[in-house]
Amino acid sequence: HAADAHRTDLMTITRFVLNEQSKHPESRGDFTILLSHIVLGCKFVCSAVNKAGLAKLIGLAGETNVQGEEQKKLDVLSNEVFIKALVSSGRTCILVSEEDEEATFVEPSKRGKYCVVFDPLDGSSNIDCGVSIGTIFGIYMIKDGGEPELEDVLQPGKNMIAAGYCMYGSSCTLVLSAGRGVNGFTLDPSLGEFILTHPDIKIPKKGKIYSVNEGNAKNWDGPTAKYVEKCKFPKDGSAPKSLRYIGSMVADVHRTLLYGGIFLYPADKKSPNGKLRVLYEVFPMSFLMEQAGGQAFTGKQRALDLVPKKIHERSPIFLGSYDDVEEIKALYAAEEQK
Ligand code: P6P
Repeated sequence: HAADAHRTDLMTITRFVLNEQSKHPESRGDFTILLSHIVLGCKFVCSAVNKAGLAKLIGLAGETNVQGEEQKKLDVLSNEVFIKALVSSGRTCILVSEEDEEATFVEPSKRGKYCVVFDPLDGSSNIDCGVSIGTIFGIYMIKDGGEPELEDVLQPGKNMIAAGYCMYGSSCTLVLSAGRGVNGFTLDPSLGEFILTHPDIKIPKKGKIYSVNEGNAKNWDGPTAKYVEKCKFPKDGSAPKSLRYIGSMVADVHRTLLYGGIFLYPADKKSPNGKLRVLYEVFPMSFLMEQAGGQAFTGKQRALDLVPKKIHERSPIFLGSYDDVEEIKALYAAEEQK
């Protein structure tokens, strides 16, 4: 009856996190409560994203909806939902969102010990054509018990206690790590619950796919250009890698995590720090990659060792299968030697 047990013994994300928490007797369940509010935000966004297409079809988006209200852009709406859910959890003290220029300091009566950095709807420009998009988040503990200050969210990524993303695609999949491996959960809309579907995700040590916007090739630096050339015209007689680039970070990273390979958003002459944001794109995805046995490199250092100076700072990023990232690290090291 193992199959039956599996079917009736539902491992929801809440139960999974409670199990994890039971390994920390001192924990008062704050993380579980915080996570349940993040999960609530993801469920809302999933529902809104799935309706977005329809809303556009029947002319709701952009102008006014049937109630005559101005239809909010989905990324603005998602941001409001996550800010409200996180503040109402009573477990956060500082929030950094891709949508907000300034950090949000939670009012004292609602403060907790966690700082959350997030992109509420990354890749939202892809909604109209139905490409998967996602929410990306990272969680820090406030540095010390004092007044929350900006330095509490300018910590290196290695200080994150948890990170994850929720991908809104053919299914709604939430991938999470709290520092002890990576687990994937899929939303069962009939239950409104995220169920454990990808236990203990490990990224293949080496992959056959490279993922980069080849349209920027003209502006790449030497090591990146050499690496991509190697992917396309391998000298050691091995097969060329396949190129898969969706242009939505959550989708490209999710495929890399499950299938292996390397995702690159390099620096180029136009953008010396690349395009992706350190706090809520580079750090969470790098955290997950390391937890899944892969690695993440900025072109100069281990991505999680970076210490951000500004909350919307960017960094080049090379992340994915351990061996693939090693290759590009060697090319940058050789460049350093020149
Ligand atoms: P490009 C989406 O706009 C995004 O922020 C990431 O999700 C994605 O990886 C990247 O930009 C794509 O950028 O320059 O290749 O279109």
